[in-house]
Amino acid sequence: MKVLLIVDVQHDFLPGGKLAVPGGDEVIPVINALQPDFDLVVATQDWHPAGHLSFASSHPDRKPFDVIDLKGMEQVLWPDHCVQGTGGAALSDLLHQNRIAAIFRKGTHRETDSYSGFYDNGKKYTTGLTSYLREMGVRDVYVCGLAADYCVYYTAKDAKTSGFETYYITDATRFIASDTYDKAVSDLSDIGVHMIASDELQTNK
Ligand code: VGL
Ligand code: ZN
Repeated sequence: MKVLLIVDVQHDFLPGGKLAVPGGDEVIPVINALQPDFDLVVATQDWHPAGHLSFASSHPDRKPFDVIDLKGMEQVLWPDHCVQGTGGAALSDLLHQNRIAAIFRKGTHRETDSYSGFYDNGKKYTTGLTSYLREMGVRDVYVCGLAADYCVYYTAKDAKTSGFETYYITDATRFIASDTYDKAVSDLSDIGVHMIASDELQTNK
């Protein structure tokens, strides 16, 4: 069983959003076209309470994209984004959602960020996604969505580390910054995550 795992295709990460990923909207038609190739489609949703500690606004004298130490971990401070229940946190209207079987929300604990769809950055909380995928009989995880160098990267990394055969669909994601993207790609390649383009997918069916 293979799953298409769609990471954070939410208004705030799309052009016009609070933390817009350059070209982020371009992944949507690619992801929509991929969905029929999968028997299981699952999404993640960044879902922060107001005042989340990953927001620069929660730290006096800090501004977005500053890097601080948060409980012993490096934390990039972001503009307020994906606040629970806001329009910016909603999945894009352009994303086909009929076939999404489940949505896993993350970043819900005020004090810790969560890039991965599996665990928060400190690995203190699970979203339950590993157990869900195992119970669904998934062996292969195909990761796509936003952003390539943050949530898609960490989700692919945790998928691989959890024992799933993992594929990172290079043309179904966009990055926030090229230096973090380059690092993400080399790290994922090192641990054995497959980098593939969406047009190679048919052959893997
Ligand atoms: C993301 C930064 C902060 C992402 C989420 O979805 O890649 N990036 N929160
Ligand atoms: Zn976030």
